[in-house]
Amino acid sequence: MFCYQCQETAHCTGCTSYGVCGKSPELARLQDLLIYVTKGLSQITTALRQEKKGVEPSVNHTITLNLFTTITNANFDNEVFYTRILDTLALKNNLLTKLTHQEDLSEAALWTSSERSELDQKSLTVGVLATENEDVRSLRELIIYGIKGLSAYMKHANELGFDDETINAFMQKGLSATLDDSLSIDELISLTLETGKVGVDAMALLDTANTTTYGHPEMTKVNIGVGQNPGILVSGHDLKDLEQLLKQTKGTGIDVYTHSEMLPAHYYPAFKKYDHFVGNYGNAWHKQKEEFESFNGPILMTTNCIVPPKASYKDRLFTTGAAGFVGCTHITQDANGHKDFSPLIELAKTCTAPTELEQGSILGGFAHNQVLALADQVVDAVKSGAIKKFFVMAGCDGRQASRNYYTDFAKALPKDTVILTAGCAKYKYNKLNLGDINGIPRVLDAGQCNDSYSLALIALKLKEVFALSDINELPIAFNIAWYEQKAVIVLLSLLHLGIKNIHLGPTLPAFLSPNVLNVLITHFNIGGITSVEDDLEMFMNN
Ligand code: SF4
Ligand code: SF3
Repeated sequence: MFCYQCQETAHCTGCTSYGVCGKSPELARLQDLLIYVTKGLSQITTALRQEKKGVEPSVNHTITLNLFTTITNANFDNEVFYTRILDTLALKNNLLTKLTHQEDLSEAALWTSSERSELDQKSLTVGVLATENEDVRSLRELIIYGIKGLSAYMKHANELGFDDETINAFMQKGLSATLDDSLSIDELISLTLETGKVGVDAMALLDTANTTTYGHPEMTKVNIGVGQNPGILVSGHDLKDLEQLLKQTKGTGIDVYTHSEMLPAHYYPAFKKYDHFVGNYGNAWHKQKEEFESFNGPILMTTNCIVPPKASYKDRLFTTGAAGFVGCTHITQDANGHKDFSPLIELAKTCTAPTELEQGSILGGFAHNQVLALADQVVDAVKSGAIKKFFVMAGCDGRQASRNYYTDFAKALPKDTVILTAGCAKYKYNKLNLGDINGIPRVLDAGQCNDSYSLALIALKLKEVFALSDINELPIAFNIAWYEQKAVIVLLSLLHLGIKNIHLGPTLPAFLSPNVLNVLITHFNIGGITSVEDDLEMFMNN
């Protein structure tokens, strides 16, 4: 196996014998094959569009789901991958019959089989290292990881009935381009930047989907203690799953809690009407072994990030959507989009209440609408010098001790600075009680990683208010933590918006070759992190 798609990749170069995340070599090669056949399918759909033949939404959704299942920590079930590969091959074969011009198709588009042994053989030959030139490989993977992140956001928007043919067409064109040996480095670089543009479009689409369906996030205090009733814990990013679960648990005596990236659900008006939606339990994804054990009740993983579960709670762990883990019950969706969560509800009735981890509350809900409602206050604070600088510290949390940098950095920030955050990175500092500046909290949490879109909108609004010609003239620094591929699309989106001097940690992506990294440094002045002291000095003086 060879995988280097996430920040925790072995030795900062690549997982070659077993994934640090728990991905086995078998799973790795099946994911490689799924990506390969999905690229082939995308080449066919791209050609069909060129022939003005159109592509069904169901085909787009297959591609989206295929990509999402391969995101780090989303799905650990080999059988799911065999099924998705075979279904994709069948779909590909069917669409091929509709395509007039097939002479330019690659092997990925034409290859097929229905024998597992042949799939196994093929899967050994189509991994990341099949691209020999390290710069081409680097750019291809950068594009693919960005599109994987995009796929997750599209899937959530699709669940709420929102879709966009232009975004789907780009995703497939981009995947197809990674099969094209004739593309130059410059062409791949411009495709990378275009991926960032479409990333902004996809986050905007999801923002519209979420706010149209559930209202605009508003300033909210979220309880981090526990109640007396048994509970169900919901993790991941899918708000539609949470909504269905809240409806089905109403009046049952079961409480519902959020974990990790589901915390921002509390900020939406539509979820506040549920009295049994009592709070957030625990921290970011990587703490789940301890926290799922002490939760005592069923846990629903709606997306990444799953840590291979301990036996002590494995029978209480359920998956749905793109998520999966062998041996855990997977909740499926019927043709009307309905999911039956009764297995979790019945199990919860037999469980004890969660063990208390902490008491108190955390404050969040500072997505664009809420922050723009406070715009006058914020602008006054900047003009008077009460706020000297904003620090965008969005992205991911992770298990490496080196990530304590972000806690120390938040603690060391001068008291006249404000952190703008989104994604599970926030758990490194959202319980530090960093206080406020003239009533403006010093940690403004916009929501999930996709709500980084809100942070970009806020920055653009400030640029407008202060009549600046360049977004980089704002008193905003970017110190971003990344882990998986959603952070890649967020990064590419920020680059598309023209933001420079982004610092990325705790380590730079292993999939950036020295030459590709140089391009990012030359054009965007991207950097890594060093020590809290040195970085603080560098950020405050820039
Ligand atoms: Fe390694 Fe990350 Fe790939 Fe898992 S997803 S195998 S940890 S690089
Ligand atoms: Fe976190 Fe996985 Fe990235 Fe959505 S839940 S930000 S790591």
